[in-house]
Amino acid sequence: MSTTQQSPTAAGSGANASENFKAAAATNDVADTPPERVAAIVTSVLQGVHDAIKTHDVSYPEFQAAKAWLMAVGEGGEWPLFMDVFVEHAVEEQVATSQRGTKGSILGPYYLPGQVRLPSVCEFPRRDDERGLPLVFEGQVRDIDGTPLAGAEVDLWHADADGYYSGFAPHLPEGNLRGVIVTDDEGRFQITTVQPAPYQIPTDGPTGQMIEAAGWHPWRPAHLHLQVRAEGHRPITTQIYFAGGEWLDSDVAEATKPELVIDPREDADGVRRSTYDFELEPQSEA
Ligand code: MBD
Ligand code: FE
Repeated sequence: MSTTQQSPTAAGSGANASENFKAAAATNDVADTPPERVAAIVTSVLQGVHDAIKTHDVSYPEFQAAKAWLMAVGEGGEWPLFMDVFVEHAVEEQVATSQRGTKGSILGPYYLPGQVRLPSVCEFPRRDDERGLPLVFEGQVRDIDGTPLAGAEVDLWHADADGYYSGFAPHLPEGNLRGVIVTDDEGRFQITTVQPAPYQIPTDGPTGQMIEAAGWHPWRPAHLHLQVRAEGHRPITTQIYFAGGEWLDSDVAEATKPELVIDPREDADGVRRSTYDFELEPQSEA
């Protein structure tokens, strides 16, 4: 795989995330939502905005600055980023109240469907000179009753050692650090990859500017993204974090959970290994 240097920009990754989201969003059909529900939700959201204006005695210049900022978020293609960083965790927590099995976490803006299918024991697609500590991530996919799930799909994507995702940074080859691992007869998988770095929200776009203006930090702890799927089972979207990692206790996206933290052991060859099993509940009949 070749590498040409071109530095990633907020607008570049934002445009890609927006295009990708629009392609996927066709499946999110909510056209049959009754008007009472639409009115109730929109009223609550607007009430929150009105309350903030009152509470903080918001001025006209502040109101107009907010409008300009909202326009910049749209023009920079940062709505997928903003929504997934600041809102998605609340939706995920709400949905999780009806979910059994392995804990879920947010999808985020950088999922890409249709990645290469890989055998149960595999080398994750990466550049010949991919930097980062070697990491072996292995485990088993089971039903919540303990039955191993053969042929399950472990759809994995993660950032590189600089915190960038392929498909959203022009210098990275397509499909880098992305793939769908298919479990063996015992539901097992073993992936050899590299340790990702923490992710920083781009500071050159409106989301980063808002974070800076508020005096917050723009970091997510290092993480693996996964979607685990098996026939007849409810798919689970989740993330895996690393014990002792920076920003683990102050994730800007508030998407960490103690159950999702692994602590890889380093073997004699300097390879970090970790086992994590996934449990999927049967698909509901509804
Ligand atoms: C990420 O890598 C991520 O996982 C989320 C949720 C938001 C922004 C960047
Ligand atoms: Fe991520």
